[in-house]
Amino acid sequence: STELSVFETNIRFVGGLLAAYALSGDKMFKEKALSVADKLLPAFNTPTGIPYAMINIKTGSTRNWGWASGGSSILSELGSMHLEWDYLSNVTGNGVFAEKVYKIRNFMNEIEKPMGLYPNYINPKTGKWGQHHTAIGALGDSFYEYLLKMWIQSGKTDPVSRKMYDDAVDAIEKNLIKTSPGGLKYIAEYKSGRLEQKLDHLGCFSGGMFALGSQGSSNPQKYVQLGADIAHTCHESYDRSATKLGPEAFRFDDASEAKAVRQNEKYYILRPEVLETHFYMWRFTREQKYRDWAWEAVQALEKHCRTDGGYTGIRDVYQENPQQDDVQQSFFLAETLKYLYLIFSDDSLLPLDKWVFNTEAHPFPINYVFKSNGVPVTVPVSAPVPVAVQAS
Ligand code: DMJ
Repeated sequence: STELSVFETNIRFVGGLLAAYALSGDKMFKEKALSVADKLLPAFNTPTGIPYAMINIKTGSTRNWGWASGGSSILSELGSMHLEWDYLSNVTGNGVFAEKVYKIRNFMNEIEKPMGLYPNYINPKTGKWGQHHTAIGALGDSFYEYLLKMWIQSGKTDPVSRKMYDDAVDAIEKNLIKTSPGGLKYIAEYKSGRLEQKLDHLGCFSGGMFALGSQGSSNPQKYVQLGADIAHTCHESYDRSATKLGPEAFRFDDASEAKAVRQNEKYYILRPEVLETHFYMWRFTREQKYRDWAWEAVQALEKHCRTDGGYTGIRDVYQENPQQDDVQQSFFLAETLKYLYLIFSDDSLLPLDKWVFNTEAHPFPINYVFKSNGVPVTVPVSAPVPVAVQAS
């Protein structure tokens, strides 16, 4: 009778089960993914098709977070269902899941965007934006990631998601990308008419996204460079701390750059985003520095986060001997360690032209079936051929 987050349940459980199915071909995983996703369906019964954030899986009652502007749903949450649900429809032959995510995608495509930007809050009943707050970090992040990855998942054949991604990145470039006096590139946040000079650790994933999106863009070199610039800034946020691990958020104010200023932004909870970007940058550039930076992080994790029972977050990255928080987040295994492993593996392990990672780093096969222009499929055109991964 407990409430679940629709987004977290999808990216971690449905995504994990579907990736296990894709890698093993064991139907049990597909059936479990289906039964979990099925429980989330009532959250999508809204006039716009935009889901509520939470669902009580016993009663089916749904609601949004009390703190989210005017009863809104959250951009990153409503926008991080597509890879999983489209694939689920295709492997089960049940089109209802694809139908739901294409409805969201089409709604978000058609709605008017202030300055071309997507605010983080939208009301699922009225379809109106809540507070005009735009960020590539918390509350926005994986919405942008999934626009690009929908296109990749379609075997680069779906023009709608590619255009949505390109337009969103254009608006971000015009309005939010800044360079600090010290020469660090970052993506500021837009909050009700003003810019906040802050980048979340979460937003550091975008370096990898820009590099991944370079393929198929009008200017591949420019986007690999943008990826490199964000990777550099995010590495600086690690390098400028005593522990060599990065804070939850860092700012670019007169006094300091790429450093957390507020006490409640100084923690590190085993997050993967900086290593995720180093992984993509390594794959796209082969520059040794990305492996070196990843190795520095491994050593810091071993020094500050390893305990007898597992790995833990720390409360202040600027302390020589930081206090530990005694929590091992599940994304440490799903993402942080996976991206590290991949950085030091051969490219033939999960090659990027055959696999696309969901936002929890669960790999999905690419181009398993062609869907034209966002028209939902109701029957599977062909079952995917499960691929066994060869460890290098
Ligand atoms: C993960 O659950 C996912 O990457 C999500 O998109 C946001 N961040 C956490 C890990 O930091």
